[in-house]
Amino acid sequence: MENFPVDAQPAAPTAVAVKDSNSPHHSLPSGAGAFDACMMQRCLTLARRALGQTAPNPLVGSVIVRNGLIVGEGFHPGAGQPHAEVFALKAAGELARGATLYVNLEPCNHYGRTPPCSEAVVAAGVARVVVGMVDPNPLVAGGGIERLRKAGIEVVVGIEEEACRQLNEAFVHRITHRRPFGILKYAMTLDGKIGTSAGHSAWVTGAEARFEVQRLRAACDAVVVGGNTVRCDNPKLTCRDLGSRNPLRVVLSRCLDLPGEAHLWDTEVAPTLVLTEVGANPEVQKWLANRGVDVVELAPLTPASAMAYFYDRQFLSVLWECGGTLAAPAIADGSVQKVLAFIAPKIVGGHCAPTPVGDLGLAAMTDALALRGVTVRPMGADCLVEGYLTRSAGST
Ligand code: AOF
Ligand code: ZN
Repeated sequence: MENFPVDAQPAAPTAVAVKDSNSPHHSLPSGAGAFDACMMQRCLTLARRALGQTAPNPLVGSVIVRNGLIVGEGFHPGAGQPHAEVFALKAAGELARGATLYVNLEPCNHYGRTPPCSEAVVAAGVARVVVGMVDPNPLVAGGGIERLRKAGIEVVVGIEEEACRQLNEAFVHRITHRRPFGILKYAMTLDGKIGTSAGHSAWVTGAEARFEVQRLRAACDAVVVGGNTVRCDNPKLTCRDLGSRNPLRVVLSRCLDLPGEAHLWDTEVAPTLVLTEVGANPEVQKWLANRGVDVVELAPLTPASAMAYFYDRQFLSVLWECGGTLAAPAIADGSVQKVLAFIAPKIVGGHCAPTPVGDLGLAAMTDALALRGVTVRPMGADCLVEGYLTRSAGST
């Protein structure tokens, strides 16, 4: 398993010729603007090394360039550890003086778990700072940029901004809405079924799509199902083929009518939490606790109250991998911001075969929840449709 102690940072000082940048998205374009864009993409590549490890903090990478050479790099490994710029400055040492520092999120300007990066950048004598996006954290929100400018540092803001926003979409949502970012994922046949009428569902999609789901889990802090999914599918909900850290596995169950044996009760593999109603079957609660499963009672138990609980646990992103019965209220009460639908080109039919989203109480097709920012991409024999919900079913 990979973890990110300080020694996982790029070697220092790197002094890498810039044309060796390993960004997967950009070959080296020409011109100063294009060079800045290329370096910002490098920041994003570095930041991604800590994907799934930083909650509640953002993914941040930083690069220091002097005379066209990278002289220092770093990324933020996780909450409580130094920020990306601090690692990059440390790697660059004296070479940071007069250099350009790139960072995908505005340097912070506050004393949080760590001291302000703006002060460290000023003290290192950096001449120019290129920022991907302003930090939406109200404790920062432009203050870092202002502090740098006041010190006479040239600051450029908004380079590769869209890519920067996308990488930190969960952080931006969390800090603005005080809730984790909710992602609903499902796999369905071309005729919109997530299983047969008999309830069989292994597998709807092929190996590539299922591997992508494991990557998605590794990037999230929790993965949620309902009791019905545990009873019918007995899922593992791990990232087993990636060898990476597993998210917290969560079961929402009102009645605690759960099977005695289930992969989710094997807490040696990954932690499991059952969220239930206050006072629900104390014997089952005790039995689960004896197996190492955490049980927490919420009043009331709803997707929204679960998200409020996850917020208090500092989570950034929560993956809803539930069936239609739970997906519908999760959408309706605003617990889902993004939808990932894996579609297999096969037809299974069946009037009673389950579908990905239960009743939303919408009578007219004109009331359908339209997604924005939709992308479609092939994935092996299947395809993945991704998009963002703009409103929940109950809102106008
Ligand atoms: C940066 N670079 O690498 C990170 C930043 O509690 P702290 O001290 O870790 O501060 C967390 C806040 O700092 C976080 O919410 C975000 O606003 C900023 N995170 N800033 O310049 C970094 N991780
Ligand atoms: Zn900072």
